[in-house]
Amino acid sequence: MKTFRFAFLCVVLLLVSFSSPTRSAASSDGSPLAGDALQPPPHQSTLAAADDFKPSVFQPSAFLAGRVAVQLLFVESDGRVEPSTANWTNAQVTLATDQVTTALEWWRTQLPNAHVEFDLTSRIVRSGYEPIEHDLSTEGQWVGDTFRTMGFTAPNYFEQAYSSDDSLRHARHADWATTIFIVNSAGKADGRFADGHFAYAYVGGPFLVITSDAGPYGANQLTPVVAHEFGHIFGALDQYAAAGTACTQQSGYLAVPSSNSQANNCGSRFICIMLEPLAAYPAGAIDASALGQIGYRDSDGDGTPDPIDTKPAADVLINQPSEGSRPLVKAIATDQPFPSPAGQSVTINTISRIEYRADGGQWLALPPSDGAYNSSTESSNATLPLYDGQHSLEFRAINSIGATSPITHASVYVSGVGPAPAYAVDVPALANTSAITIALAAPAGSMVQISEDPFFGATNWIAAAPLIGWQFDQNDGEHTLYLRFRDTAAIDSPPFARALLLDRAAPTGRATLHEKPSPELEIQAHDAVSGVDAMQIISDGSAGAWQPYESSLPLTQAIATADHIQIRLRDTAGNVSQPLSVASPIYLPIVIR
Ligand SMILES: [Ca+2]
Ligand SMILES: [Ca+2]
Ligand SMILES: [Ca+2]
Ligand SMILES: [Ca+2]
Ligand SMILES: [Zn+2]
Repeated sequence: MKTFRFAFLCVVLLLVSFSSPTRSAASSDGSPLAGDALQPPPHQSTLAAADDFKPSVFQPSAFLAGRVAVQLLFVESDGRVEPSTANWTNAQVTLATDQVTTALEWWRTQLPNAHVEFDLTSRIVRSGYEPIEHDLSTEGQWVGDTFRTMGFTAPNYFEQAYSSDDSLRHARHADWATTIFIVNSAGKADGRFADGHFAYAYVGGPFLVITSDAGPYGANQLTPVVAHEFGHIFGALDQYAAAGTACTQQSGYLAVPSSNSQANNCGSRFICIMLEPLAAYPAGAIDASALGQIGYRDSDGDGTPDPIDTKPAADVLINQPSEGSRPLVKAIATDQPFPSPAGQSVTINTISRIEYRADGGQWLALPPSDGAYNSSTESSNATLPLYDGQHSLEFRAINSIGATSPITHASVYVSGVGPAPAYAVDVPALANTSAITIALAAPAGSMVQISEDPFFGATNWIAAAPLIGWQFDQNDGEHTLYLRFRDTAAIDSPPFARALLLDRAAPTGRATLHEKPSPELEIQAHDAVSGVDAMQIISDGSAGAWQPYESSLPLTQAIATADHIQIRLRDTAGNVSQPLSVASPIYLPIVIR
């Protein structure tokens, strides 16, 4: 085993602090580094009660799932404070960026159920310092200076890093964010910082650092090293013996013990990126304990990892309306985090909608108070469009993984509004043009709104005629049209939701004549939206009858002896393809024996 295998430094940040962290001495001879953990004092203000369970600024990378913004910072010394001894070349930047991209893709591939999506941005940022000339103990100078260049001016470089990550997270619409510093080690024969370090990360974020040569690994071997360090960023601990990680030491959002640590004979030696990156990287190996530490554990086996296996809860307040008025509802839904034994429980799932239904009818979404269902807490203040009578109501919330809250039941009595008018809506279920006709029934003088927006934003009221044209301006596929009526007394109906499949594209395909094993016409056809329904054979310009689509057709004498055979394909929505000429892989004419 090569001695440099465990040589990269993995700094364990146990507690977040804005005070200066204390550090133990670090080795510079490439031997394993024990006791190199930061030991910062605990800081005070991060556990303030959050009522929406969003990750805080101090949780840049709590578990690896969802959308992750990663910024790659190439620090460029500009000589302002210290002499510049290295300057980035395009080739260096490209080489490192490509390898980081590959390392991130490696993680994404290992976590198929975590819906991981990386958003990598890369930039060169100036610093007055020359980072490679520094020890870990003075990293704050160049890290802080780099963040200042980027506009983050907090007095402490960790605070700058958290602030930068949080800003990146918001700018890139991500669930998490982290920073990877690449430090130019081109001028150093050993590819290391002054004190021997060449790669390290803070467990749980906010950043990791790697030299452009990754010390003994070399500039072409960044990928496995970045993959290892990236594991730390999301909570995984070292497993190699020299790290001294106790078997019982818990880490990550799920507080999973380090059961594959080699330090204390924990009993297993699974190949793992946190143990031996060079071997584990090509094998795609991450052991269950490291997976658990980054949050990839599925306790109930339903295919959704624990931290994103969440459910919403809904609180509903409904008033009993006075005579002549309708009930008002105030509903608040909050996605409930998978509890973290380690600290602040958070969720990255959002509330997709709060719904109600009256008297066992159709579920209808309530309008979101802030205009969009897009965060882990949403509310609605709405008038329920009910007519006279006793109504039993049900409310529920649904989150972004499709999980539903328990149903809240309520009952209201409405009087003095009037009976429900006789409204009816007929929308075709399938259409092959963007212009469709909707049939309506409504008492004279009624108005109607028609929209693909369930909340009718900016939708005009028009007179409710028996037939009304509607024009789709969007893509083929499934659409839902929403309609609601307003009577002559300005009382609105509940929305009517109608599903429609829009398919404006004809099938595609090709047809081939085969002589063997028996003479036949093979028809390959595809239609993405409504499906291939029928086909028609055209022999020497003479079109046959439409017949049900089949993938093969025995040859008739008429087809086999025709000079020019074509087929047309039709989908369920009625779209007809152009005639497709039949090709023969053998020769023409085929003789029917
Ligand atoms: Ca420079
Ligand atoms: Ca699960
Ligand atoms: Ca919202
Ligand atoms: Ca089609
Ligand atoms: Zn490590």
